[in-house]
Amino acid sequence: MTLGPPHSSHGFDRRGFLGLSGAALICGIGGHQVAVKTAADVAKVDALARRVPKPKAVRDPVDGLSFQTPQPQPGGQKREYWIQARPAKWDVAPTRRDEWMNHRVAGRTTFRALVYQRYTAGFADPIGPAGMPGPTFEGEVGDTIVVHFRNGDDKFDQAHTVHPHGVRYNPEYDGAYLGQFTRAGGFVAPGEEFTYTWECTPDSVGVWPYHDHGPNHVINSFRGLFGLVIVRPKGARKPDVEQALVMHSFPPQITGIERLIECFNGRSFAGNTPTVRAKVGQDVALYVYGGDAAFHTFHVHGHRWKDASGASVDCPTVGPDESIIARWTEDNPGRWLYHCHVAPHMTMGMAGWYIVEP
Ligand SMILES: [Cu+2]
Repeated sequence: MTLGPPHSSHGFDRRGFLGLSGAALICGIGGHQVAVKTAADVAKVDALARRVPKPKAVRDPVDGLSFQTPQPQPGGQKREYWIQARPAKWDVAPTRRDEWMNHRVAGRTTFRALVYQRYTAGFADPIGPAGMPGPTFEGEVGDTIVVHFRNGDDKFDQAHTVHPHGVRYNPEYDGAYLGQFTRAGGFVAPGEEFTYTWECTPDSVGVWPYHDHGPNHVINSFRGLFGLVIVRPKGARKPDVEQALVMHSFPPQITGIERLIECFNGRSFAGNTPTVRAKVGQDVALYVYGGDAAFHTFHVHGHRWKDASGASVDCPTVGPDESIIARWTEDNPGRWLYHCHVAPHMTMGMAGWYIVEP
């Protein structure tokens, strides 16, 4: 990929995909391998994904093992969620402005995405507008997180799943398509449901991604099927301000929009991306993860925090599906930027406001 001016259509090499330099993404799907260079190639992958049969064969003894559904530890709770994967018309820049550089965002900003939408118990009613990331699953050590998942994808019409990081699960609840070795939770066909149960163990403490891991998971995670899992120590106090910030992008092959769209939480450019607000003295936690195939660096103006080793940082690297927590006690009022410091990502929309009141 050549690094042209941010809004030059010549600056993006259309042979590339997902930020891979000059290379096409190769998708293995339904017994075929497809080099994804264009939107037509994505449509071909979608057509193949619709025809992937529901797996049923058990091959090796390990695939025939049966597993118990885990229960909460004594004193722990069962934390239940109902979520549905569904198509959504998605606008990456509803204000049509970049408030940072004070200019209009040119061209089309909408496309057909996939989202995880939260529902009340039994899928009775949707809760709030669907977003990116999807609903955050929260638990404490000793709890189980139980996710009732329905595939409501009547647009792309293919199998989806929910695959978590960080928590403990047995193969029944991996939520991963494994070809002929797939278990029920790794292939939830349109209109079907599956309930996942995951354990919050002491080594689960932290912030983690979850995402689609069905037969066409790379494309469909890029369309918006991702979210966060937060596990806290038992009885831990919640920060005063918490904000999930997913660093990711929508390539032209998926949106049909000429330029690469760089995002926090499915939105592009300050004023569209989340505006995070805090007050001096508050305990602030930003939960950041890399949701695409690129390496990002997460920078917040005017602030430093400790990484896992205890070192002070203000611009750590966040790789694909890597997660970090940026947490501090606020002491610096004013208007600040947060952004990816990889220049083409930043100039193409991966930036937002952090506003601190005295
Ligand atoms: Cu970046």
